[in-house]
Amino acid sequence: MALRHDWTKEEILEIYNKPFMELLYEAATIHRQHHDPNTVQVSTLLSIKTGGCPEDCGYCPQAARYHTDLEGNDLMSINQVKAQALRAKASGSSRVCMGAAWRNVKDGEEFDNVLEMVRTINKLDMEVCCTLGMLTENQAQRLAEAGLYAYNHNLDSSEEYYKEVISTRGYQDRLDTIGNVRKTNVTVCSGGIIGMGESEADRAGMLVALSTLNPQPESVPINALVPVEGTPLEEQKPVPIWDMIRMVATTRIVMPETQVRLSAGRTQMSREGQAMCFFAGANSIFAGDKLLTTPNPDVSEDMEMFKMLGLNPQKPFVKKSQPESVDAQNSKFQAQGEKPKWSRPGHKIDRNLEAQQKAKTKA
Ligand code: SAM
Ligand code: DTB
Ligand code: SF4
Repeated sequence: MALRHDWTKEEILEIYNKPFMELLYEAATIHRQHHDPNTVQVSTLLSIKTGGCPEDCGYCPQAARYHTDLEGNDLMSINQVKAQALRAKASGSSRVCMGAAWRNVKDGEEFDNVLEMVRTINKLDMEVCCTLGMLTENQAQRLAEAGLYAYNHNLDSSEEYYKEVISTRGYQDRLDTIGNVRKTNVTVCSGGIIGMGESEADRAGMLVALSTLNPQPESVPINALVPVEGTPLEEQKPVPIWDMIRMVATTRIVMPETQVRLSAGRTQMSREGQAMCFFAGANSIFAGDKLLTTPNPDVSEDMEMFKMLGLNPQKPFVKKSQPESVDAQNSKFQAQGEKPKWSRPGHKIDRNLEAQQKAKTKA
């Protein structure tokens, strides 16, 4: 089925508010038509330049103007980045995502070093993602030439609510950077945060903005706000897990091919809650005990969860964790002189047919 780029806020709100079981069933069905439901992509975040940011994003501990306990750092060395990337690879991660607390990228020595970091990680046979703030078309092109796989630049909320949270740049600035990345062969990673006091209509508005991009982002992170003391959003109540599941499911339905990332906020989620998010279509996480500056579950805990759920980490450079299509599998059986075994939707074996075949072999 062709992807839709004309979702309206009303349609998305209707999906978001469906009876829970209907929503889960619909999202899970779409998920397994487009992806392998047992594969989850694993990324590791690395804050290569921490704190001291001139922007005023109300959620962010790295904004210089808020008094948080954060210890800032200048740009990491290329060797430090390489060592961290090797650690991430050894722990099963297929992608390193380097974050810098910058408003925008400035040409010069620091950017040259970032380009070298991208080349270095690429040589380790890992995907590289960067999130460095606003980019010009030329800077996006230089990142592409260095071998960048993805660029993360979140819309964060609806256009209307964005203004309530950030005043130092506008929604259009964000869209322009995404547009500049799109002009290259770097994939786009863009999503947002829930739990900042926004309404359901704002959540739907953000999904309208993302799903009407053509092409849709290859990856959409859904973050639950991590309230940090000293930021304007420090008092926000934790996001109910039900909202997270609904948001993931709705994202999956309106962007069927996209990798939906269960991002910040997992330390507050039970395994059962995360399992429901995976069932609803999340197929990517950030692993490692730190996100950029805030805590995240231990890798060993996540691996235990994967084992319990029978999930496998995705290998690097797989465009999409897509199952062999039901039709392709059936033609294989037919070529071997057998009847089609699989039925739509999902991948259910026809038990009757299996029994008949066993009886035939016995006879
Ligand atoms: N400075 C760059 C920028 O803003 O694009 C890159 C780094 S910035 C920290 C990347 C993203 O992290 C933000 O767009 C936001 O979605 C997310 N983020 C930051 N602080 C967060 C928090 N406290 N809780 C959840 N997500 C957060
Ligand atoms: C995204 O959407 N979430 C990640 C990544 N993209 C860069 C960052 C989450 C940051 C959470 C707050 C922190 O650790 O500083
Ligand atoms: Fe700076 Fe990015 Fe944090 Fe905003 S989200 S304050 S731009 S580091």
